[in-house]
Amino acid sequence: MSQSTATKHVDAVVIGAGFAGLYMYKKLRDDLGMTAQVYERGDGVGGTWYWNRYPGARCDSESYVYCFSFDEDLLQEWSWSGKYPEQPEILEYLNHVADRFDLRSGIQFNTSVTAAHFDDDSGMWTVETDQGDRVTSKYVITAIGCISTGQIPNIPGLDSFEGEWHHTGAWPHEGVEFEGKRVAVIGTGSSGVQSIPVIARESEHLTVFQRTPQYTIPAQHGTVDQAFLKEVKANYAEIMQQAKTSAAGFPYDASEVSALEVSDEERLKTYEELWQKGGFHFMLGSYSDIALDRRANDTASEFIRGKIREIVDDPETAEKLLPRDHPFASKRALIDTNYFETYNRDNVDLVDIRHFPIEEITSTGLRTSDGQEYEVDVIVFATGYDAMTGTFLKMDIRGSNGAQLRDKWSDGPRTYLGLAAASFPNMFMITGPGSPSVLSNMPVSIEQHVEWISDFIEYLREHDVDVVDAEQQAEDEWVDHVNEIAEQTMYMLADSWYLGANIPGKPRVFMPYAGGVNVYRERCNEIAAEGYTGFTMSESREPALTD
Ligand code: NA7
Repeated sequence: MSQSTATKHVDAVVIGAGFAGLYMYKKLRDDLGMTAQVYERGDGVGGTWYWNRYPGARCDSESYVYCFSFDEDLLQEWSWSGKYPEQPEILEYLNHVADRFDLRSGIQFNTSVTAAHFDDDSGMWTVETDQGDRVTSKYVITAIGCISTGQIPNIPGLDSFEGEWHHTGAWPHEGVEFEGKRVAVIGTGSSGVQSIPVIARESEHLTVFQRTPQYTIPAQHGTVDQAFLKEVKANYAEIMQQAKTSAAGFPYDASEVSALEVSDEERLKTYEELWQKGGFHFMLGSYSDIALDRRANDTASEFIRGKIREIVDDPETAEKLLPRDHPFASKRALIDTNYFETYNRDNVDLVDIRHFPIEEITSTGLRTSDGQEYEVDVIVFATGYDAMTGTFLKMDIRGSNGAQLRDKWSDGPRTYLGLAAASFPNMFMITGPGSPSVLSNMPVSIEQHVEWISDFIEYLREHDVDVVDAEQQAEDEWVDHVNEIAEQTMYMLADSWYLGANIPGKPRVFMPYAGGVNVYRERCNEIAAEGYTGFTMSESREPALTD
């Protein structure tokens, strides 16, 4: 950390201006009357939706529930056009929120936080940015997103490639011209599965490099049904309340029926109906045990494999696309539009890089380990993220007595509720590791965290607490609980980014909380009602700075 003196003091620094940062800032400023500085890496608001501008980028939550619920007027005045919100529309929505609540004045754009150090004597953080800012604050609140540090695999030769290449999460704002071009897409996660059908239509030729075949469910996307939207608006508060008390943050209850209790005919009928309904309904609405019981899961996995065989004309290509090495929904469930159909196009080829990995990127394309060369003009890396911890660990975060977050998390993230970490006083994380976060409809989880943190800060103020820290024991117990729940699920059976398995050398630890948004919310509420058990609270050793 530089030695220059701080130029500014605020009550709170908020890192990031996506859904989480915008609402956090609003809460701090409007409800708590605090001063806050938001730092944002991009030159606009939106977070994930600012960066992910690749063709086909869309949210897998239906639009009417992929939004803030804190303001009834906002709910009523905003009308989504897509059944699933597309990236430009979500970005427009977040810009609308920023303008409507006059949030931009609190945000410094084009600025990344590089370091945050806590001083035990003053009970203050000093935060530094890549723009030379140095600011002290009582609180640091991370609103950095769970999937915000992109991963480009370390394949030799990328520097020598003479064409264009892009990562889906850092897509050029002016777009990429695919017409007449030969394109390679590496990766078949959400970003690959969404972009591949669009790039196939726009380009001369597309080669997809697939490491792991995926289960993906059709979105059955379309425009919003206006009659449905009218009904939603008439009952919005109730719908949002239902989402908040559900397991995954959606306003419908998950099935309570076991896949093993019903006849084969009935099961197939249910799967077929939900396939036609589309999206997460297939996973959440079918059977209660497909995420928990391998035999139950096999019925869903086999149904999807059957669909792939049915959709894909060429049996050899279909065979390559069949996911067999992991159960359905053990990796992030994917939602697509015309994904498998795309492989019936004459201008699309599929290359299996599980068995023949890409060995080198040459000046003109890619070479796989079986000696095949693929000449391309554009390479799209849909290769994912150093999820949940990557963005934290890029910053030099030091807590009490100089404790480094990088050291603390060297064997995987450790938090209390995904909201706080022992020895990092007065630091809160919005949807941090150990919270439901990526296993839920994100705005629902974000709102819950922002509101819980705000209430806690208010409580601390009322009780004259300067310094609050998670207790080590509470954190240890929470981490054990997160692991115990994960062990009961299918999630442990895949090499997924939930487990850090996509990043070479990253500890294999299941990072989100799989116990459900409803259960988690109740636990957080109980903790608050008990006077915030699991936290130590103290006055600082020196009088705290005031504005
Ligand atoms: P994902 O879901 O992490 O997908 C990344 C894809 O890239 C996946 O198919 C990976 O294969 C593949 N990949 C990653 N590294 C490599 C290397 N080194 N070589 C070849 N292939 C590789 O990222 P997305 O951006 O699609 O989605 C991120 C989240 O955004 C998503 O889950 C939603 O929450 C929204 P693998 O499966 O690891 O074998």
